[in-house]
Amino acid sequence: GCSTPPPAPASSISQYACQRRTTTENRNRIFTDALEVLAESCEFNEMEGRCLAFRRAASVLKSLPAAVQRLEATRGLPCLGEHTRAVIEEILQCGHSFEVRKILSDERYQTLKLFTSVFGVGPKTAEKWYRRGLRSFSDVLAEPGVRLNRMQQSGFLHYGDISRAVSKAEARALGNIIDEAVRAITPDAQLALTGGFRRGKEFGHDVDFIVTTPEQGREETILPQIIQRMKKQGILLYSDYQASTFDVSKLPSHRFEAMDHFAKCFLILRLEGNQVDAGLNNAEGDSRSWRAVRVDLVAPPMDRYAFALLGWTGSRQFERDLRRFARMERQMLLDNHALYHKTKKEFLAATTEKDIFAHLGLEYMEPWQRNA
Ligand code: DGT
Ligand code: MG
Repeated sequence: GCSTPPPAPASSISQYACQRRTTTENRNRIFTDALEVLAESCEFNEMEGRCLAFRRAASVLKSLPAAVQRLEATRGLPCLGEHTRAVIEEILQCGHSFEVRKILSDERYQTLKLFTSVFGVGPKTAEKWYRRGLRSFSDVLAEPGVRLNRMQQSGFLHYGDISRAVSKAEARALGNIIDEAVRAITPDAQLALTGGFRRGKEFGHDVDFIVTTPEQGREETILPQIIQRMKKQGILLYSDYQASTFDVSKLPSHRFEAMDHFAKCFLILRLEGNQVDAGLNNAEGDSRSWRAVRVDLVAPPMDRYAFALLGWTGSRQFERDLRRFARMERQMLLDNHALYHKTKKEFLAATTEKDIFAHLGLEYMEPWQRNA
């Protein structure tokens, strides 16, 4: 219409997510959902470059203060290529993208999406199962040639619960349980909520926490103790503990690391219904008083706390762009352990996230502004 306000000056929007404030309120979901389907389809087909391009475009649209109503409004926006523009135009004209509809009805996409929704099943395993001709969970479970690891077995066992979103109230209830455990073991330990819930999300696929201790080295033993305690309480449904492989003398690491080296554990916990104010009844007549929830705990040494907190708060796109910004614009290397100045050949210490943003010459972004 004629009353559409003029678009924000495009030149003011950075190509880096760490220079854009992105809240959970996404006014362009109709476009970003479509772009995320395209990104995921590329990921399934090992087209990483195109995948990243779609994710970057979606991230830019998420940061806009208003819905895109005309294609002209996207002119000058960073990271929006020909393909993305065509998708936006199609959605503006028809309400949906034919290419996205085609992907969504594609058997291979549907099957890989289904298989990767199981805890412990990544794209590689999903692809392997698909190539064997498996198309459903019952196909997988009936196939003699498929050996499920412990994680995948738990993934199938608790599938209904852990594929259902975790609410903020449930995250809070888990926070109380873990806080109680931590305090009983080491009263001076610090526990912090991280991941999507720290960014203010209403729902999440899991709940992420960081725990650390003032006493250097103590953080390495705290996770096994927390796990033991939960086991005794009867709330531990699954636990995969990974001891620390962190080694200061091996910093900085030059290759891209999907995982950091801190002690961590991937858990499935039993959350009782009376521990949250919301009712927990699930599908048809299942009136169990509890549900299974995925929880991640990471335990960095105190002097790495700020880097770990920044790295685990996300979003994934925000993290990618922080690292890319550090490398491309500042000749620095950032990961979950440290920040290294390549030309000065020195590490930059930080005790808070604000210190890290300051070292990078970035304006500080609150966690709720990192939903890129
Ligand atoms: P969701 O899906 O609602 O749980 O959303 P998030 O943003 O909490 O996503 P999540 O839990 O997968 O990851 C939170 C952040 O932590 C994300 O920025 C990436 C990071 N992260 C998660 N797992 C790992 C890991 O194993 N290693 C490293 N280095 N980072 C991880
Ligand atoms: Mg999470």
